[in-house]
Amino acid sequence: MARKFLVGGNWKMNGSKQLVDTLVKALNEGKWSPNVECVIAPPAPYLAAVRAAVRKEVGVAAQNCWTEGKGAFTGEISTEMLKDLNIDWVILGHSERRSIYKESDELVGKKVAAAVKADLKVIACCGESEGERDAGKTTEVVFRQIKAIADQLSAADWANIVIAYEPVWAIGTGKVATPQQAQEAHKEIRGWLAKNVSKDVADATRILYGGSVSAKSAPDLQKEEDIDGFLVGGASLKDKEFLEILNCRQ
Ligand code: G2H
Repeated sequence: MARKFLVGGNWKMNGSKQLVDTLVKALNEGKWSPNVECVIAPPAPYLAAVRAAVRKEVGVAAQNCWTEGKGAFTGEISTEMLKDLNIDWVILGHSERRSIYKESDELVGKKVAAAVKADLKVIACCGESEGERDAGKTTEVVFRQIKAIADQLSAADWANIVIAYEPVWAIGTGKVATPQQAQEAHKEIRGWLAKNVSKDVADATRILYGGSVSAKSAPDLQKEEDIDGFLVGGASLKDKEFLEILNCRQ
């Protein structure tokens, strides 16, 4: 079965009521192929407003969640709360969570398992730093991050997982991986899934590329066989450019 192309917009800690209005209006009025799925991830305070305002075909994602349904976890967001707000998706393991908030591979794995158990779909991120790439450790790092997630999941759970490969050196830097670099990493990830989970899961799981994706770089990146979409940061805050990226695929 063909993997449906997915374009995610990770707003990170950006936005305001005004920006929500602008971006939601652009998506509600904008057009793109029915073969392209769109998911946007506004900051937590805007989730409910975005879900209520944006058209229903657009998925809405949280940028993080905790492992428990409720309790004494000051400042955290529970999977139950996301479901209560009709939020369908959550981004987990983003490199900013891993590096700034010291989220370990194990914690990311537990969060992914909790989210899937709560019936959320997950964009699970992985990616190597520049030093790790230079040291020839790209696959070692990425496989370790994915294994920590796979260890927590059954084969059936993978129907709700999308992987985002986001090399840290390309995030917010304007330094995009070349289509060949991204394709090579995506192919390795799919190979790891085939070997360690199953061939069916490897064939069906979407692998997004993230890291300074723009309207300029998207058309060439989307041509690669194992690139099934994008997780877009900075350019997802620009209404016209995000629509252009959604339209890079027909
Ligand atoms: C990577 C990406 C979105 P940007 O973090 O997840 O952000 O496109 O700004 O590099």
